[in-house]
Amino acid sequence: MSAMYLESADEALHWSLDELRARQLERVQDTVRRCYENVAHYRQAFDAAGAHPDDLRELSDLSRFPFTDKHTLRSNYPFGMFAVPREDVVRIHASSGTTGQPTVVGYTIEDIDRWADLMARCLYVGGVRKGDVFHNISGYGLFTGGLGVHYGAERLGCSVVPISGGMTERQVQLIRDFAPRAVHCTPSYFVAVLDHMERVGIDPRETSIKVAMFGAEPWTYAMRDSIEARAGLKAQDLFGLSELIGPGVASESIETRDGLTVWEDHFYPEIVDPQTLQPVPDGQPGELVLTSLTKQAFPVVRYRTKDLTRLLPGTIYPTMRHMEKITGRTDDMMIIRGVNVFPTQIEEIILKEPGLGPYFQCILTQPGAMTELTVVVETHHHESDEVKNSLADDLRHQIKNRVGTTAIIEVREPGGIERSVGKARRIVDKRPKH
Ligand code: DLL
Repeated sequence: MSAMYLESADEALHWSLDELRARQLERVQDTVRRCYENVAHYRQAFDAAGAHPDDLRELSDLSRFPFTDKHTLRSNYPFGMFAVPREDVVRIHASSGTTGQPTVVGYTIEDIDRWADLMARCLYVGGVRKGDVFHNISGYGLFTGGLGVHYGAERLGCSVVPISGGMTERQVQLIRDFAPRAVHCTPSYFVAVLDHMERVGIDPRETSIKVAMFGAEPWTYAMRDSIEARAGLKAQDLFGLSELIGPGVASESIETRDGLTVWEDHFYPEIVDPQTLQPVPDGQPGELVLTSLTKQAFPVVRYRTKDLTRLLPGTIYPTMRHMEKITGRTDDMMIIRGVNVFPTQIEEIILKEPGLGPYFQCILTQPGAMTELTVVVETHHHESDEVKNSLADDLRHQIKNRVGTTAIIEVREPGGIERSVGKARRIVDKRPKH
């Protein structure tokens, strides 16, 4: 059996910057070479770009290699991107495929072991401790959030409750019975769990939960403040994507709570301008591009995440850079009368309006030539039409003042917006498809 995770024994956290860069270079060289030698797609793509693994002498040479994206994975469905024989793959995960063919990823036994260590690190840094009862609300199955976090919590030495998502009443019952100190969930579904607690007369602040790891979807500091105030816990951000490993690419510290540390011993981050695709310097916003450094079954070179963020200096572990909380995905950017709008901007404004939220959706329609945005939001309590109209007026003004665009506001009664068990659906696009 593998040893329990101990922060003091986690050497990479204590590497000097020179050591980190040296290891990254070695690992990037190894990854690029293994991709070239074992995956037909990479060999063709590197050859077409005139980039050979021997050309990679410094980390900056990585920018000569072509990007990988969801499309690449789909065209090599299901196992075409594996860099080891299929028999060495002990686990397969896949994206839901609601927007096309699913993307498939694989892990060797060593990959699973390393992922457990990495997730244990994320949970420890986020405030989870050995001996905690850990209530894992994330979906088990093809989604990486359930099993990925589960193995990490076991590695840390928690008593893991693999409840998975849904069955909200049962969630609340088991939280009462098993007294978890820590939970993992999408922030949007955790709000539904809190609602249910309140409905059955439980004050969420009185429960045993002290620490939460939230991720798998964009969420704002306003959402964090609102959940923390309601539930009396500390919530840290956890980021990842199945194409890179699943949860565990970056995570937030309970001590500093100032963005996410990118675990640079396993992933090499770049930020590129989403239009020109040229790398931008640290501190500038753009699209996150990641290269895996230690993965065997499914190594990835320069994967375009579509997630928008910036790289900042590290704080808790100074050699490892931070990434700012994700603003949104490039494909979640709504363009309303020429103004770029992300659901996170709307979330922040809604959560500052007493009486409204946190459930909301952005509905896009196109009655004429232009796209229109309708923000549908709920009141906390049943309200008269007069109160609802005045809340709608306030919200419309705030959106106009702070985002600079005009939105139609529809205020609904509590329960008027669909609840999701996993990732919230923030954008409903009802525009005609061309
Ligand atoms: O969502 C992995 C995960 C599970 C992360 C549990 C954290 C916790 P995918 O389903 O492949 O994997 O979706 C990945 O979700 O590219 C982001 O757009 C978004 N995402 C994930 N974590 C965060 C986060 C999992 N903390 C996609 N903040 C990513 C904002 C996030 N967006």
